[in-house]
Amino acid sequence: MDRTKRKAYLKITSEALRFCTGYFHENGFTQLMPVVLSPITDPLGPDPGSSVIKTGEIEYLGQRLCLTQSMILHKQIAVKEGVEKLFILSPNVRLEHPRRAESGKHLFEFTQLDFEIAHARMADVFSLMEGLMCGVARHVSRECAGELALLGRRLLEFSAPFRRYTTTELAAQFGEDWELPASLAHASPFWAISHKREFYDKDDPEQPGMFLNYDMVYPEGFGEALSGAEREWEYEKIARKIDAHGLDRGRYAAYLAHAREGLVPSAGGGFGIERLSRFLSGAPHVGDVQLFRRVPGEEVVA
Ligand code: ASN
Repeated sequence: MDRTKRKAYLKITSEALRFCTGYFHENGFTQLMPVVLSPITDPLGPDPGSSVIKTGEIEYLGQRLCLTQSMILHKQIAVKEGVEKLFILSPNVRLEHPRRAESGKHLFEFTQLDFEIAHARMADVFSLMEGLMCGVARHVSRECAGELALLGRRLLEFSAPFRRYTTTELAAQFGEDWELPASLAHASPFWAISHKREFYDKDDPEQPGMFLNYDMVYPEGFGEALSGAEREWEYEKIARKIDAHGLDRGRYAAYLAHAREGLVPSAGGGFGIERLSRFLSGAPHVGDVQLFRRVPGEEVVA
């Protein structure tokens, strides 16, 4: 890639990071360090949207350790340990199927800004993240005007609140594969609520078959920005859902031990920094914003 273009992408990523970390600090969050190896990690499923072919693992001194797919389980443990509002810049390794290269938005190694808030509800996350998204777009428009012009990107203006739809409404309007057409049909980010997915996302106790979880979706075809949820926190429910999802309780022993002692209700989410940077800069592929590309199916050079 042309060096000036690459520098423009890197500057936009850097300013996005500066804004986002500042925003969480200003809102009273504690920044935690990431973990990369652990006996427990996010199973990333069952999720019809996931095409991870396997979980990365290493054997070290007789212990099997997974490469972090997301820090969700550690976030819940951190909240239980008394960190009420936290965020982490967390490297995630998701060994995606090579066909994902064509989506424009998948990487097999990326950085997620993951956050969690004790006793929060969905509405709290919506307003926090709408503030962040409007703020980061304004910040980058101002600080990176030259870079955006060089890349030919005109960032549309948008304001909170964002529109909210259930996944049922989106499927009725755009079909089962609603994400891309719905994203293309919008000029502003929006929320997609209630996805059937991982055990740690909370079932809606008032509406069976509905879930207290959400994705934020970028407009203009850039697709999923963020995913998150209110969390299951009761041991019995978590253990039952792990079984129902066909997962092995033994693989979650450390997490289940915390759940037995008592997790704290919380809500949170996470968003990929590279996807944010792609949206802001208008890059054709999310790999374009990485100095060291991690696109599924492409050989890793450095
Ligand atoms: N970060 C997400 C969450 O907080 C989980 C994920 O990345 N799969 O719900």
